[in-house]
Amino acid sequence: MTDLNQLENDLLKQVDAASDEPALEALRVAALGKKGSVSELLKTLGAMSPEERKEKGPLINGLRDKVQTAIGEKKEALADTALSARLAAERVDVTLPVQEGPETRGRIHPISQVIDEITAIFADMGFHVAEGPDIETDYLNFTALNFPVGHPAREMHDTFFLAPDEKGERKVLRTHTSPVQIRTMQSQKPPIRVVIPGRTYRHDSDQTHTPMFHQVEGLVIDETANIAHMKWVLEEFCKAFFEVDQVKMRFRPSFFPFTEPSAEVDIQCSRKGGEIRFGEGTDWLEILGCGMVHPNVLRNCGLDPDKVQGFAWGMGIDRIAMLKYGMPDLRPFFEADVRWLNHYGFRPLDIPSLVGGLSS
Ligand code: 2NM
Repeated sequence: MTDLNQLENDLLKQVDAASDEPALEALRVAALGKKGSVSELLKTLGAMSPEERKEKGPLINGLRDKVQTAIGEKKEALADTALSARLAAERVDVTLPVQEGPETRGRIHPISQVIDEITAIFADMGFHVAEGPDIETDYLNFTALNFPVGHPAREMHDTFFLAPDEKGERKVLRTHTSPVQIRTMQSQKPPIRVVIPGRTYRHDSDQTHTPMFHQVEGLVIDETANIAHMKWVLEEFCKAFFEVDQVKMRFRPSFFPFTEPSAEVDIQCSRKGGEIRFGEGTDWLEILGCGMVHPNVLRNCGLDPDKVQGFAWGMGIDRIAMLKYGMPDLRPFFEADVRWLNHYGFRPLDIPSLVGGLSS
């Protein structure tokens, strides 16, 4: 039986030496397959005499079992090794910093970010956001807002006029977002609480003015909205926007055709060392205009000033963005310089919210 022993030794050695599953499978076929070395031996049993078969049967069958078992065990061992190697190769160190991908490399323009901050604050107070077209009729931009025809205030707005259309109507680039308030009052029933961010246009260009700039205006109309409510809304806004616990505000009497009474609002600040800080100091900084909506404006929108009333305000976004984020010059806002955007822009996933912190 040295032949059988020899075969067994060879086969078991080969099984042991198999380096992967395909090699092991080839071995299995060579030994136990239809024409395999062990199978051929098994076939010889049929031609043997009963005595010989009685002697060699268990030996050959035993060989087959041993080889089968050895292959099975080796297969499991190979699978284990393969799994361990894969686990080691695919190991990730979750403590490493996140790699910057293209989707995180873009930057949000400071104006977009500040608009998102402002609308997040007012949305938290229950306001809706409304928008309207940049090109407006003279009626919605001026007349409905109680600018009498021929009134010098129309000239004061340095309006960009479009060429008259076939009906002789002369459209304008809106000089404020107030026409959207008119549209809102015409189409919705009080109570109304809206904020309107958007582009506005005036023929003005120097160190601190660009012909296109951004405004956000707000409007509250119901049966009882009064100046105390307006002061609360504006104070809460300023605290939230400048991210301070306290802010001192000063309401100075002013004039706008669309509000009566009207006020301009300053907030207290300090400018020590060239840096503006809010909630402290002895300087004042003008940040917005506001007032109670003029009865003529309500009437122009089909509302009865004896039944409903309300307040409105407006402010320039570009300037308060410069103040909040320490940007000294207005002009780069509109130059699309990638280096400037990289420095002053915001990461796409830094979405302002009151719960997550406005600018944290
Ligand atoms: C301002 C200041 C004060 C204002 C008024 C209205 C409307 F349509 F309700 F009459 N919209 N916006 C308003 C009031 C705007 O901007 C400096």
